[in-house]
Amino acid sequence: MQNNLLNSFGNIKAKNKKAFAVLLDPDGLSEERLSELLTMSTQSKVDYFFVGGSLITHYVVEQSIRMIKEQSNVPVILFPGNSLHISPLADGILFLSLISGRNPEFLIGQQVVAAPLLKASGLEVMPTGYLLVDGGRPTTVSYISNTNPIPHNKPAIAACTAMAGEMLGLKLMYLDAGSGAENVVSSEMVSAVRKAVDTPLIVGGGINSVEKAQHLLEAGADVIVVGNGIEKDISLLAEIAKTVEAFNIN
Ligand code: 1GP
Repeated sequence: MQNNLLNSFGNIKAKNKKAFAVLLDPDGLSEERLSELLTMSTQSKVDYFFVGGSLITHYVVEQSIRMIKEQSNVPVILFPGNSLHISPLADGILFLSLISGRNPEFLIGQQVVAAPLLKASGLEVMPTGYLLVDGGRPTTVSYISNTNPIPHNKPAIAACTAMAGEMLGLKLMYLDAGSGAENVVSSEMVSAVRKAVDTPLIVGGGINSVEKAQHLLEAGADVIVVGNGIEKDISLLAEIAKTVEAFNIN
């Protein structure tokens, strides 16, 4: 299996660059809105599309990926809520293990069910430690996964969790305050995790302003993920893309 996407994340970190991922949740997006977002993202520098969500209530994942592929060359990476959210039309998948939680179903159970399908799919599988962090309100992820998030003010717990994940062989870490979080992951936590592991670090949840994006990038996020913020205010896409680009020029 090729490791193009994983290598691209590794290069971003190795070269001290930053990347911007736009999260498209097929469940909450109309075709018109998706098309508008895709047009905007061809005018700005978007590095990845993450596609997924904790709960998908319509059969729209494949349809959404087809639309993305017709209108854009940006790689499409699945960000699945469970083993049902798999489509071979994407380029790769964040093969998540919810290592902040203590529910075996999301640590290894769903992954066992998904493994044979993934093997046959041709998708690039990226082993990813997923750390859910308290973002100030209950999230769909914590409800569905029946796990507690890491307390917002406990960077050491996040750092040790990521460290253990890296020792177990996970190749990416994703620190997530959850979709629509009131509070983004703290700069202290991002920086503690950054120091604790050598894997590329993805950070998301509640990023709805350039300032928040900037703080997380300064704290050590290699990739920032924005979903809700852009769905609410589409102009944020270009603004955040510019912020990420400014880091890369400097
Ligand atoms: C959620 O990290 C993602 O899992 C993105 O969150 O929708 O709040 O941007 P937002």
